[in-house]
Amino acid sequence: MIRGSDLGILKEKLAEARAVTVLTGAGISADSGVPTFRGVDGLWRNYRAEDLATPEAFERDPRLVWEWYNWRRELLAAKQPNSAHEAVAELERRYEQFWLITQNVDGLHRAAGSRKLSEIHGSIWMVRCTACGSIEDNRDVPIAILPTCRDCNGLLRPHIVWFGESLFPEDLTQCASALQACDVLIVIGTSGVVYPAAGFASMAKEAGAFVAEINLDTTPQSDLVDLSIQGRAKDVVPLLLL
Ligand code: BV8
Ligand code: ZN
Repeated sequence: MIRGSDLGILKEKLAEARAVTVLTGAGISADSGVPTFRGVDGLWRNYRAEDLATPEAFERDPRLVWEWYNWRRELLAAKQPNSAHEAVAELERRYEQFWLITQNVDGLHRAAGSRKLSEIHGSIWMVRCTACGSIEDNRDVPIAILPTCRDCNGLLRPHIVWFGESLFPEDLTQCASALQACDVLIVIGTSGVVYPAAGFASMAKEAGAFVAEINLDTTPQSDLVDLSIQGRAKDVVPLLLL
């Protein structure tokens, strides 16, 4: 439930803040009809993300992995940003010092107008050649399976960070400075189980930020944050702008 007093405290902190950082997960896109990873609708043909979003799975069966990503691309192509994505884009416009860190690969933050962001797990709308490394936008729905590089004909993979793969160094640098610099960190719609993102709330806390979490449930970070607001992102996040 949304306790008015909790919202009031967060709005006060935002009013005093110079620098704001937002961290989002699949929960912010749930209200756009996008299945979350660990929710009841997070399965595909009874596979879990951890089974398919790995370099080993791609090595073993690139066709199966591309079929999963194609299924998600087809599903996402029809989805629109919701009022929570739009409110986050508005927060970017209000704060000189603002950064968005998203774990989502769905592109909905960009579609809502966010520009100061790190898509730390990559983007489902970008592909990378496994042979020459070229990285390109690719919005084909459906995408040809198996897609090949137009430069060298090598096998393309999703430009996404899989389990067991390191995040892109430039993103890690950007996240570290955004977490160090912020007066307020707002964590929206993430279960807080996937590292290194799951450690970002405590990094900001150690650097002196006021940390608030907006989620339907409690998470492993709920005890650590200063404020935990339970509610749907599309209902709560726009209230921060009033
Ligand atoms: C790495 C791309 C270095 C795929 C993804 C330390 C300790 C333990 C394990 C590790 C560790 N360090 C590394 C690991 C291994 C691993 C990891 O953390 N495993 C977990 C499962 C234990 N991490 C990695 O491999 C990372 N790499 O650390 O590199 C390294 C290198 C080699 C060896 C070791 C270390 C890479 C992680 C990136 C993996 N890629 N995505 C794809 O998307 O196709 S992760 C995947 O999970 C998605 O990106 C997703 O964003 C992410 C997190 O999930 P959430 O976004 O939180 O979504 P979820 O469904 O879980 O939760 C939704 C939440 O929303 C819920 O809380 C729900 O209550 C809430 N909600 C729902 N509806 C709403 C809502 N809230 C508000 N409103 C609503 N309406
Ligand atoms: Zn190539």
